[in-house]
Amino acid sequence: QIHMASPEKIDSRGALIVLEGLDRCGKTSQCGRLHSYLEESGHAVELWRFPDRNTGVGQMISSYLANQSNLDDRAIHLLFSANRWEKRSLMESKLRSGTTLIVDRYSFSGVAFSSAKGLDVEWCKAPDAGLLAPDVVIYLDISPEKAAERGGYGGERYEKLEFQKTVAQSYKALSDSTWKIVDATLSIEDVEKQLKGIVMECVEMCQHGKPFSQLWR
Ligand code: Z5A
Repeated sequence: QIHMASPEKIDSRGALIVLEGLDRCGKTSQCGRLHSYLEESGHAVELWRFPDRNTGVGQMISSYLANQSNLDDRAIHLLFSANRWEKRSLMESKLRSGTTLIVDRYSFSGVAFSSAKGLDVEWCKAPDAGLLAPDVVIYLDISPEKAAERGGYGGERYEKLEFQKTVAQSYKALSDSTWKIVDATLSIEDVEKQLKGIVMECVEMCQHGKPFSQLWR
């Protein structure tokens, strides 16, 4: 009798999908559309965003962004990172239970915005090393000038054209060949169509047991 080695069991899981981009690039609109689309097609899905302003750490971040408090650049960077770490185990259990997470901003925002202030990129990455790596990063690509035309900026700390130009450069330096770069100047519907294709492919790979990996390890 021949005994075949049984292949390692691979579990189906939800996908970790991250949208990144400059302020006003359309992330929030597209995250909402993707969430509805997946839900309507019968997938377990949740919409997350960072910063998560509902936690204690998130409230400190929120008051900093609203210019109601001042913090050292490194201190606020570490708070943004802590805000992701405090959600890490919930994130993993959701994904393991089959729920796909559509996430509006993640560690790449952390590095892009802090390094745009002049902090060293490797220093910025270090506290996020070991968080779950996204299964796909979708970058909604728009020039800072075009983004600023969209209803103008609000009053938050980073919503200024000159700073957004530097952030755009930081994102470029950070992106790699695995990122899906989508032209965010197309109509909302055309952007949505492209995103659905990218997302469905990723969801299927995770249903087939794509292994987890860690960020920057
Ligand atoms: N930050 C950080 O420093 N470190 C970190 O670790 C993290 C974040 C996680 C949080 O902002 C700030 O924190 C952010 C980065 C920093 N600062 N900035 N800048 P937030 O998450 O609260 O806000 P935001 O991410 O910048 O989102 P937003 O202003 O809501 O923009 P959006 O989500 O990208 O866009 P939108 O609301 O979907 O759309 C903006 C407008 O454009 C709206 O009127 C739409 O109807 C319109 N729109 C959208 N798509 C289109 C298209 N395709 N055509 C035409 N018009 C469109």
